[in-house]
Amino acid sequence: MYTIIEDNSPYYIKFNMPTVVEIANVCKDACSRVFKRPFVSEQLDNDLMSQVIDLIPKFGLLELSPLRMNFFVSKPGLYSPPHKDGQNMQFGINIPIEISDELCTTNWYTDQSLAHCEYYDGPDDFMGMKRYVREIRNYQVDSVKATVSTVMKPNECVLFNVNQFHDWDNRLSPNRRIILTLRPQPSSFISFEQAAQILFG
Ligand SMILES: O=C(O)CCC(=O)C(=O)O
Ligand SMILES: [Fe+2]
Repeated sequence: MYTIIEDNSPYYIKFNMPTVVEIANVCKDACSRVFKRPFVSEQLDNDLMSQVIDLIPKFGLLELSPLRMNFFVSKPGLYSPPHKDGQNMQFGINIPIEISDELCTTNWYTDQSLAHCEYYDGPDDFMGMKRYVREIRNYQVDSVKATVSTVMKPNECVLFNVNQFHDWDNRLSPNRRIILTLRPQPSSFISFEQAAQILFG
């Protein structure tokens, strides 16, 4: 049902999901307006949330969180520095919603390659919301070579290792890029490899 396009474990696995076009379609209206900030992370409303969950039969098995289904809207020119997601999050699923070119790269880095950088691990205030971050601060863009890079394409989903440092780079693009990010419940212990097993095993 889910078929692998490209396996670059332990960083990412690109795959086909039969409902990907339908998911992008049901999300279109929610994304049709102009987003002013350079980067917006926006939760789906309840109605859209349940429509999308119905289109992802393994949502429950993967212990994904209905409360952590967010659109990531990146403006043209955005660069977002290396980080890991959450406090101890192991995997995510990213689904293309609006990708208009092949100019936005997603990159992964080893811990070692960033060891000389300033690192912050702890609570952070993001637009009034408390959240836990693991991020490189004062990063000098382009100063470290990525270990693995990829470009998300329309209709291709990504099983994403969010526990490895990663960044994304829309600097060269004249287009905004919107992806839907699904993340496990905070109580989940499912690893990247186990998520792959659930999806493709
Ligand atoms: O936009 C991307 O390709 C990656 C964004 C990101 O950091 C994530 O999905 O955790
Ligand atoms: Fe991330």
